[in-house]
Amino acid sequence: MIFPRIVALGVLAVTLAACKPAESPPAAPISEVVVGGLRVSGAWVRATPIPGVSGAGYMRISNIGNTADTLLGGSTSLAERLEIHQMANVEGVMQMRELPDGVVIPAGGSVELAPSGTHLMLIQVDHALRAGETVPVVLRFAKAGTLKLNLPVSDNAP
Ligand SMILES: [Cu+2]
Repeated sequence: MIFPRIVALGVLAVTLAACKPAESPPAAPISEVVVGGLRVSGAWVRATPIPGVSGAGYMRISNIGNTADTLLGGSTSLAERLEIHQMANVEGVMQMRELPDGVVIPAGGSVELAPSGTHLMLIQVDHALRAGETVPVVLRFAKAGTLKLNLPVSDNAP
């Protein structure tokens, strides 16, 4: 079986959908994963004060392939649903809206999911997310397919 290239750099533990369930997670912490021409790095979820509120996830997705791909959506077992949101300044007031068509990652380009910008919204997390734990997230891409990530929870951008 061919494994996607995984680069061990930091604190993000990553498992790939392509791996057999019996695979044990990599021993070394991982901050970057490459799958289907996409490189995901620097992913994290902001800690939430209480259950029931919404959490936000951030990461950089780089497309090192020759064709554009699209982040269509995803899910997490720790929240009711996962949406792709965008912050926008509407007459001086920052507002969020869902991007139902997802986010295009152009060939050779990258998309930054970051505070004050596009982000993953974890609607109604089932418990308060505390720094140090991880959030299992499944991301769905039009071309690269499904990617499973364990996003570290942090109070601030790592
Ligand atoms: Cu949002």
